[in-house]
Formats: sequence, C-alpha cells, structure tokens
Amino acid sequence: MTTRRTSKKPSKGQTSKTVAKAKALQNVERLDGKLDPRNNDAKIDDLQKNTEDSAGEFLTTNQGVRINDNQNSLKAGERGATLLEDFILREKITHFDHERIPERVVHARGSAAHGYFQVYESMSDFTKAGFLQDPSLKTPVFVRFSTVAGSRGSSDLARDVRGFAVKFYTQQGNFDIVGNNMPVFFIQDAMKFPDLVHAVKPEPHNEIPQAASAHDTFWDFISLMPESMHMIMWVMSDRAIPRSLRMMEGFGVHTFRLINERGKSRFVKFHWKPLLGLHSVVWDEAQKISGKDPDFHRRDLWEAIENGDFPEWEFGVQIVEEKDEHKFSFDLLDPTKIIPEEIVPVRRIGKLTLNRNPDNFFAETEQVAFHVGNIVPGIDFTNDPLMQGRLFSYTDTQLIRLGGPNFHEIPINRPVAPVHNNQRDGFMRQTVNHGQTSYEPNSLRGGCPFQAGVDMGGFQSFAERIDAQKIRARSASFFDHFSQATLFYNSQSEPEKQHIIRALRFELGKVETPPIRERMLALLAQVDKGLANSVAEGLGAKVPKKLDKPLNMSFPAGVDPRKFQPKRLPQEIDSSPALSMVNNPNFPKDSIKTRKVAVLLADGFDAAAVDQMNKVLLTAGAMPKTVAPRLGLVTGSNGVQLKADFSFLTASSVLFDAVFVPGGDTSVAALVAEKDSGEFISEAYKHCKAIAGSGAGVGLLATSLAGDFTESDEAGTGVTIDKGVVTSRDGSIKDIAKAFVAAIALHRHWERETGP
Ligand code: HDE
Repeated sequence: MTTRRTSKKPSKGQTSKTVAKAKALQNVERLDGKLDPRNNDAKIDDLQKNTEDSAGEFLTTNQGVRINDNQNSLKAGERGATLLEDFILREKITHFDHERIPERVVHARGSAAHGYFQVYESMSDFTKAGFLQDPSLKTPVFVRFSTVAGSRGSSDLARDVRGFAVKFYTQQGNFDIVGNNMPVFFIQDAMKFPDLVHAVKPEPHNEIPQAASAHDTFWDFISLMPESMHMIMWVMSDRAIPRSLRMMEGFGVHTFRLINERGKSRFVKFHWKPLLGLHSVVWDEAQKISGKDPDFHRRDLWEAIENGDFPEWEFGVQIVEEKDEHKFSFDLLDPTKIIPEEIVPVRRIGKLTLNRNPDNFFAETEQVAFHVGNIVPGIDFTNDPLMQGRLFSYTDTQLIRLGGPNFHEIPINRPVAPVHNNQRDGFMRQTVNHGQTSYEPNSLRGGCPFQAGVDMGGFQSFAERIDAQKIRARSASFFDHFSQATLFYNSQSEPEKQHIIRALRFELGKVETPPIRERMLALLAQVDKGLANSVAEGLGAKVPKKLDKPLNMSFPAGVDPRKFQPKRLPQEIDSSPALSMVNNPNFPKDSIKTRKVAVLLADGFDAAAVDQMNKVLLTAGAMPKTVAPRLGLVTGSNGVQLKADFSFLTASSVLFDAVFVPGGDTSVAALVAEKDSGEFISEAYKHCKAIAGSGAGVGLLATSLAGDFTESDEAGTGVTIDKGVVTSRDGSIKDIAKAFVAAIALHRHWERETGP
C-alpha cells in the first residue's frame, strides 16, 4: 500500500512564511495537468495539500502566532477577572463553540475508507465512461457506509438499511453511486420521503427510540403504505444486521442508463458483490453488540484496513436493452422492484478495493458530500420518480450541512479532474480565481473557460423522447406491491424465514396501538398467509379478515381509492436463490478470512494444541485472539507465555465468530471457576457459531452446553462434529482444526435454532 501521510515539513532555509505562501498558492485555481489523474494516488496527492501534521512544530494561533502559555487566560492580576483583550483565549473558545455542524438528516452514522476501482475489460460497447474503458487504470474512490435512522453517535448494529455510497474520482469528473445494501426502497415517489423519514426517526414528542424502527409511528406509516412491503421483507431479514460492512452487498437501487460513444442507451442496475461473502449476525447478538461495542462495524472496517486485509467488492451490472423496457412483470422505473438475477444475470465487470483509512474523520468521512446527480459522460438517469427527487435533494442538503455553495472545494469533495467555471464567491470560497472575467461568453479572456464539444468530453444528456401531459400521478405499472415481497420471502431458507417472523414479532411487539398491528398483519397476509399467521401467533393476535380502510391509504383527495389498490401480476419466477444469504449461489462458503476466533485459556493451557490451532487458523486467514480470566501473561503447559488479548470483562462472545477451548487440566479448572466462561460458550452456541474443544476443554463445553451437543466418541481418538461443535478428547489437534475451519466457513449452524 502506498500511503503518504506525512505533511511536507519546511526544508532547511525555508521559513514558515515561504511554506505558508506556497500552501496558499496551491489554492489558486488548479490548471490542467497539475495532477496526474492516471495515478491511483491522484486523490491522495490532492488531499496532501491540505493535510497538517504538528509533529515537531510550535503551537500557534490560527494567525500563525506562536503561543507561549496555553494553560492560563489573561487576567487582571492572578486572581483577577479575565480580560476581553485575550485574543488567544477568544480564538480558542470561539472555534470550539463552532466545532459542530448539523449531522446528516438521514445516514448520520457512517464510516468510510479510501481505495481504488479497476475495470476487468473495456466496457466501451456499453458506455463511454472513461473509468470503465482501460483495465490498467486505477480510479481513486472514497466509500462511506452508514445506517439510516440513527444519529451520529448511535450504534452500528441497529436493524436498518445500510448506505453504500461510492465516490469515483474519475478523470472526467466525480461519479457517485449513492446506494444501499438492499436493492429496493420503501417508497416509489420522492414526495413520500420526508413522511417516511419522519415516521422512522425518534418520535417527535419524546425523541424515543434512537436508531430503531420498532415503534408506533414507523409501523403506522408502513401499515398504510403497501408499496413498502417488498422493502419491509428485506429490512426484517438478516440483511439488516450485517456481520461486517465488508460482508454485505451494495446496490444502486434505481435503474440508470449506460450510454456508449454512438449515443446508444441501455438500462442498467448497479451491484456490489463482496468477495468475503454475505454474512449477518442474529438479532439477539446485534442488540448485545450495541451495548458491548456500538462501534463494532466501524472498528471492524478500520482494523481490517490497518491489518492489510483490504475489503473488496466486484462491481456488477445488469444490462437491459431499450427495446426490452416493457417486457417485465414490473416497471424498470419502480424503485420497489428488483430485476431478479435469474432473469437478467449480473455481469461482474470490475473490482473495488478499500486500502486506506481516512486521516481525519471530520475532514473526510463527515464532510464528504455524495450526490446521486454526480454523473459523468457515459452514464445517465432514468425517470424513476424517487431518483428524480434525489437529484434535487443532495445539493440542497449540503448547502445547510456544509454551510454554503462551496462544499465542492472541501478537499474530500473536489474532483481530480480540473475545475474551471465562472461560479464565484460565497461563504468560505477557497479558490483564488485569476482574471477580470467571470462570465461567458466573453472576449476579454478569449472566451475562456470554453464549452467542450461532445467529442471533447462535454456532457450531453441522453435525448430521451418525452411527450406527455403535466400530471401528478403514478403509473398503473407501479401497483403490484406484493409479488416481489412474496418472491423474496419464498426465496429464503427456512431459518431465514424464521428470522423474518421473529423480527416482525419483535418490531410489531413494540407497537403500542393495536389497530396498527392489525393493519400490518393484513398486509403481511397479502405477502404470505403462513408468515402473517406466525407473526400473529407471536403477538397473541389474529390476522383480520376484513379491514375498515382500503389496504392502500396513499392516494389523492377526492379520487376513487380502488384505483390505487395493489394488484398482483403473473411473475417470471417463484423463487430466486440470489435473494437468500444461506442458499446464495454467488458466495461460496469456503473462506474464514478475517474471522475472529476466541481462544479461551488460563495458566496451564495445552500449549501445543493452542500453537497448532493458531497456525491453522492464521494460515486460513482467521484471527485467533486469547481470552483469559485476567489480562497480562498466561503460562502454558510447557512454560511458554502468551499475552491475553482480552479478559472476560473486556471481551464477549458476540464480538467473535467462533470459540476454541483447548485442553490443559489447570487451565480448564480455572475457566470453570470463571463463571463468565460458561456464558461465553453458551451464548456462542445460542448464536449458532462454530465451537471447538480439545482434551479437557471438551469437558468445559459439555458443562456449559449441558447436553446441547453429542460427544459420541468420548473415549476414541476421532473428531466428533455435531451442529457445528467440533470435539475430541484424545484426537489429533490437526484433525480438530481442519473440522473447525470447515465449521467456521459455514458461518452459522442454524440447525441449532428451534423455530420462533
Ligand atoms: Fe438518500 N439522502 N434520499 N437515498 N442517501 C441522503 O444526503 C434522499 C435514497 C443514500 O454517506 C442525504 O448528504 C431523498 C435512496 C445514502 O453521505 C439526503 C430520497 C437511496 C446516503 C438524502 C432518498 C439513498 C443518503 C442526507 C428519496 C439508495 C448517505 C445527507 C427521494 C439508493 C450518503 C446527504 C453519505 C443521504 C435524500 C432516497 C441512499 C437528505 C430525498 C433510494 C447512501 O440528501
């Protein structure tokens, strides 16, 4: 990894004044060729100009005056009143008073990283987008992941959609895919977005609950909006509680256009496929992680990148010819619908790699401004009415959040492509524009900056024919609200279905107004009767036979509601394995890379077993971590000493993917005396994680799991594997480790669950 983080220090003979001047000049309007955009580090070089490193430097005011006393304010006498004259105190306090900016109205909680994108082969048949032409070109990217509903300081593990926003700093300008980890959305029209967000955010009278959809206003709104039912299936599924940001898919959601050099347009859906596979935690675990480590996802992303385990996703496209626009059972412009992968395959055309953590959270992750409207030649919009509203919203929100129209000049936002135009002034303007003119056409500056012909990379919108009446309405092709919700539900494995049922029981169980629950049950019955009945049973309620209001209450005043009610259409397929995490054919389950394995031990542990197990786990790319009754050094059977990474106080099973208990009589006896060890093991079992024990360690498993697994080969030397519990009292540790790795690779052993 090439990182250049250190700021340029004044060289000998250079005064801080000349450095400051040089820095200031860098902010003078940038000219073509100053940055080499073919360089993968182009954005890093660009950011370099604004990085600051105070190592070895004097403390100064913002005016560059060196400070002698940073401990005391200026006073009239030692005990006297503080003087208004104290410019150092005033500056320090004033800056502090203004440190906060408004958090994002949605997606406030986020984590980000730098990286690059490379296309596998030229996509010139489909698009003229420069970054999709040349496989040797590395395009710098900045990617921000987020939850939607919670505030900036909320837990990473909320049940929620995850934002997946990618900014490509291409040579033709910035291109943003501002997507989510779910391919559909709650609503079809931007008009409903403020309502949706008001409904899911904490309730306005008491600001409760934080980062949660399990409350009355959210389900009140949803129960009146059947178009949300497909998205509800996704949000109630395990997709909403990812194991890691590195292990989730991403989707552009809307249908976009690809435009090639000849001006031919095709429809496209964008996908991100994680190379580490698709994994989730379970809801009980998610809630516990929220307490034990609310930064779980942020930490996981940060640590992976620091360890050199760079997260990777393949970029996928589903391409649909213009002539096929109307051949599907759904409307391509409807953001509550997917194009099932079984109908139009996802072609993987390139790879995204995240290889550098931000230097400063606020400057980069907080100030980055994504916009679905940031596109480059070769890409274009469609008339998806949700996307059309977004095209307005993103610039508008940055104006208040980042404080004015010059947010594109903030280092993380400025393109590596040169920027020249006649826009001027405004709060916090950084660019020092040369010259007399700030208008076009002009003769005083030879017409510069001048327009680019299409052959010179000038952006030209796709000339879509539109011949229509101005009307506030929704297309009849948008009204099949349930078929794809049913498709999603039908495509899940049995354990995944049970998780959806349990999620709905949890969420609706927190709803205090009975009619809201009833309306929801009626909607769920439209998706799947079995699902509705199971949820109803958990709520101690019944699915209503008839409703006193129409299913869809979202229609204009004074019109016949029947026109707006959902209609089922015949579907192309009944089931799509790509929608299931368990049965998904796109992600083979043979890797345990970056998985965290807790090794529970105390003084006297079987050192040979731990050594061998660790070797196998590390070779497979996993991360074994020792958990002991206390921190410090732990001494093994042969006198070897290991550092305890965690104590039972600082660790918890929910922060690991698997557990290993090695033998060693005194070690196991000490663990038995440590009552948290039993909870650690039984909780890992409850959350269906792989567990292994060797030698006397098997005894601890047997006590902690009280009959939950069989140890059929007690006396023998073979390895027993039962529901992901791998044990052997006398067998070779190599065999145990091999079986353990295979058990971890399966991610979770759902067969342990006993239904809702
Ligand atoms: Fe956003 N959305 N959104 N959204 N969205 C924002 O922009 C909005 C939608 C998404 O990491 C805001 O800079 C409207 C769909 C992500 O900084 C705001 C509508 C999808 C992020 C906004 C939608 C998204 C945002 C808040 C319906 C998936 C975080 C702060 C018409 C395709 C970007 C900001 C980041 C952020 C508006 C719907 C994804 C207010 C009006 C659908 C990933 O502009």
